[in-house]
Amino acid sequence: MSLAGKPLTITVTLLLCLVSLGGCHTPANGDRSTSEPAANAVVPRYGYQIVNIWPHDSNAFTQGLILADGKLLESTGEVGRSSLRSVDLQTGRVLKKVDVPEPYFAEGIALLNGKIYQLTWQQHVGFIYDAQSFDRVGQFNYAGEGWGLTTDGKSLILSDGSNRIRFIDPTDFRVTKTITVLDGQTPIDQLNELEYVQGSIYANVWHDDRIAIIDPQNGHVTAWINLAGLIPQGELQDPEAVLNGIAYDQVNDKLYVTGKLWPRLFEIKIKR
Ligand SMILES: [Ca+2]
Repeated sequence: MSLAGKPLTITVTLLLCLVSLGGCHTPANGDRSTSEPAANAVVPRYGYQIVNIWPHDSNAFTQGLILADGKLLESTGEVGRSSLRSVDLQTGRVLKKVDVPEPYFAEGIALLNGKIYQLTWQQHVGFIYDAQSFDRVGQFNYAGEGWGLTTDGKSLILSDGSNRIRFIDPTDFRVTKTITVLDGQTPIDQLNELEYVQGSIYANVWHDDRIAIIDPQNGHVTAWINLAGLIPQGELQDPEAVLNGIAYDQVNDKLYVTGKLWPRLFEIKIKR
């Protein structure tokens, strides 16, 4: 896929340079992340390779996923079934869990400075936990809905189902920046679970088999990872059992994905 896509990208870039007659400012590596996207810019489509398959709780309506200290942290949704849990990666066993009471529908989580921040879908409130004990140590408020959450180590980064992503200061919960996510000129909405990976935001798109790779500076989609076929459709009964959940192990450079109610969790490598 990457072999077929590369010449096309180069061809289109050359054509754009010739048409503009103003010279081309695209770096030699084709990285357009700091420039305005051309209307016809081709965003690369990546494939994947499965490295490992691990068990996952098929009752977990996954809304947030993180890997820290070799363990998964997972947030599960639905009213009455919402939770924050620590999960053993290789067995899928739940090591620790706190339930999130009704009427809350838990959503994305982020780990920052020893605290876990957890969104709720429509209640405009997020919960703060001590990352070791899972004791709840505070809460915060935000406007609109809460879907996905991640962090660049400084800000909380929040999606709300639209094509906007907000950057929130974790000390006072003010919005410091908002980016609008576009693939070329096309808004990409329904942005769901998030993960910050090596300077990019990876985003699930609700009911889509693709993960968008987003430039946090300007919201441009710089690539897509197509995960179609990752899990056999026969293993999923519920129409809401969609791809959702991205966790990055930055120590070992490993990428994990799963879905809501999926019986499996995958370590994958991106095929560029
Ligand atoms: Ca995540």
